[in-house]
Amino acid sequence: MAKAIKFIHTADIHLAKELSSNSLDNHNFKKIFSRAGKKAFENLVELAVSETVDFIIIAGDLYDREARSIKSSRFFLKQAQYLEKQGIEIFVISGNHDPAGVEKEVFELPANVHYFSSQEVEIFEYYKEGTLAARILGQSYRQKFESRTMYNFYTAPDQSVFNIALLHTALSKDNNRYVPVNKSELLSKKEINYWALGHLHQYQQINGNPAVYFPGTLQAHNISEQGNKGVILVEVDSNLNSKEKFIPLAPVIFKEVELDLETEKLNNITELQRLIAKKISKLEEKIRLQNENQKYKVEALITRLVIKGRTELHYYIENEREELEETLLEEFRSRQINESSLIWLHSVLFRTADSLINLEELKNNNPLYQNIKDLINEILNDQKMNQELLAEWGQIWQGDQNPEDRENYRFYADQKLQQDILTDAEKIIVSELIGDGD
Ligand SMILES: [Mn+2]
Repeated sequence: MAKAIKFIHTADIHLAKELSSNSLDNHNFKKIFSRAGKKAFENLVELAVSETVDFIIIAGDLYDREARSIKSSRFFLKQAQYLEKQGIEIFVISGNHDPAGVEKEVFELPANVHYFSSQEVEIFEYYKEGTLAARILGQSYRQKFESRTMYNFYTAPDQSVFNIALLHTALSKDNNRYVPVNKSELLSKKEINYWALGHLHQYQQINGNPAVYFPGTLQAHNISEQGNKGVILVEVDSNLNSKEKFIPLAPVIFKEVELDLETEKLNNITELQRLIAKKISKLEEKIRLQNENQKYKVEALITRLVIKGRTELHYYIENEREELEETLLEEFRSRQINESSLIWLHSVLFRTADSLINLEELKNNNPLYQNIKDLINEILNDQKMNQELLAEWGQIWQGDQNPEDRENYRFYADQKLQQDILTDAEKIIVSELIGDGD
């Protein structure tokens, strides 16, 4: 029988990297923003202590190359010293944002911090009450890009204890910049019980048993990193069975929120503003309720409002889109004088259509409409047509869901974005069809 252990898996902390939002000029939100990264880390430390974990593993990008500073290094030093007093170890690999061959630690770190070499795979043994209780395997990035297939050499001597492997990777066989590897190759390493991955900023369970996880970033930094961010708490029993739980810790959340105007009858922009205010205050209420039930509070929600559906106001949206967005943002923000406000309106996107179109009638009388629907579905679902469409849309599409793999001003065309664009196109075509009939 092995010793039961408990640990926290985190990655992509990017200490000191600033959060970005559209023209954030509200004093209160600015303060929350500037503290968010540190606060998330302090929450992580508090969780580690309150859960009495044995150790914390950090799967790369603890620091951010551009943002690394003496102050952020000192911050980590202080947290590590505190954890040492609590008897909690820290195991760290370097990722592409804090490569070992380029970065040096600014301070002398306490003995509970264990950095993995970038030269070769290392195995650290974790002892609990004098008995070997876990092995942690890992290798750091040497440079910004890492094409070495280091996981090949992640070989544990036996399966008598829980073997944890730390790897910073995009988990894509074709991606030579961030350790090319796929899921089945990881699973072929039979002695590994837990693959602690880092690099992708979205929480993902890749496999159940053996466990393969991305914890995601600890605190989101922009609107493309949506939803709750946190860490994975892992409990391993004496039979080496593990239980994983995602724990949200980030004080700032970015989120897209949809406002459907389809069933509303709006006469003017004032009525639209009222609707927005109602939607946002509902959302705010929801967060307050959540906060009452959880230890780690959400301090700010950065929202992108997506306004959709057929509406009488489409005329303004079509002709004065930018002015309308600016007006809605300014009006909403200027009302946020309340210090306790939780929501910051980041931007407004419009996906509306003209309300004059009687769609049902059109569907029944015009077979062309059904053809458009069929074509859109086909484009989305047929791999080859989908590729052709992306080629047709031009060179602005690139990479996977991780924004750092993309060049500036390029986008990742996920299914939802493609669906949105095609739905817009459908509305334009239908509008034109109707127009011709007048
Ligand atoms: Mn990374």
